[in-house]
Amino acid sequence: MRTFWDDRQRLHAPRFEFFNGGLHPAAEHPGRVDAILAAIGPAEAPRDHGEAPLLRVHSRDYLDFLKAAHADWRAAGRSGDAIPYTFPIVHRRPLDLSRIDGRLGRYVYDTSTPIAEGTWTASYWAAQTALSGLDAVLDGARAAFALCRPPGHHCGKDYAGGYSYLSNAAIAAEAAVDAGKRVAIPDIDYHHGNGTQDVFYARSDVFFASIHADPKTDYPFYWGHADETGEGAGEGTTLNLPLPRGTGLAEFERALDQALEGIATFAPDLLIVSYGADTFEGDPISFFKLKTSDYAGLGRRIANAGYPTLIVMEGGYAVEALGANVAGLLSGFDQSCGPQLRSATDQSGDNHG
Ligand code: SP5
Ligand code: ZN
Repeated sequence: MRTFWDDRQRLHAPRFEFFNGGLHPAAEHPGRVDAILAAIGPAEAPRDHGEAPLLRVHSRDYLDFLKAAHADWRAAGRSGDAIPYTFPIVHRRPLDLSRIDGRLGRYVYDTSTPIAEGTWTASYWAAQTALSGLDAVLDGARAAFALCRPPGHHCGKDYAGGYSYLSNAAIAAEAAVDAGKRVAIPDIDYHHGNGTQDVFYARSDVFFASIHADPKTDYPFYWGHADETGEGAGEGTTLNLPLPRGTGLAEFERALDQALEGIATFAPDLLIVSYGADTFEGDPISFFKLKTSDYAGLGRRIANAGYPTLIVMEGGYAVEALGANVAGLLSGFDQSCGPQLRSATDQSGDNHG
């Protein structure tokens, strides 16, 4: 499978995140990609598509904030990475704040998403990696893998959160829509993809289906509940399938089949899969029970749905198993029986294999 990755994505190297009242080593660090590249082999460099496709998803003021935040933090005499600590929960209103401390709380919704010196550059290239993977699929590849890092599915139009700064999957989805495609985004990260959902919540041309830990017990808590189904023209194009802690392969596969049924009804032209390997039993911040040997079957199931597919990397923090978990899903996809593609008009829904 064609794989895309840019070395500049390493430049986001936060040392700590603030969580549960203290500083912890950052779970989302560059060592994750070393593990993945060691397992899957060399990758192609992305093409630079510029900022225009980022602006299809994110606001100008948010991108300007993200570019400048670390320098602003240092200019204010601070050390380390920029982490917010005051949030506009009460009497929210648009304020044009000059102090970086206030701007951080306005644009970053949690304390686990530090802005380091290389965060903008790394995020920019992660988005370009997603866009280049999409190009490969639009050019006729059966599938492509975008090794995006930092991840993207928790951030939205004008906010960062959940280790996410630019919404890689959403940026690729908008580019696919611009190319005339109807897009479905199955999100199989352990955590609900609240940022991606938010971007497309009122949209009828992009279907979002997420399988994740029940937000009653797990991050991001406030989004991803089963009653969130879209709004306005987008009513019915969001599908949330929360699962309890302790979920293993059988229940996860049932949910994946349900997500793929919803997607088949929507009849997309292509899939953009948000793939997090934090569903692994050994993940240090998550509580599902998938084994390394389970991921190939998930890849096969997704391939058998029969759509041209871009796979975008999201989470996964058990570094010692991460390479095998990612290589497993990709090789399962590649080895699936179905080279033939389902067309947008074929809604027979049969699942060969
Ligand atoms: C993309 C993705 O998987 N984001 C997950 C964000 C989860 N953030 C909240 C959990 C913070 C737990 N941090 C514990 C640090 C211990 N090293
Ligand atoms: Zn996750």
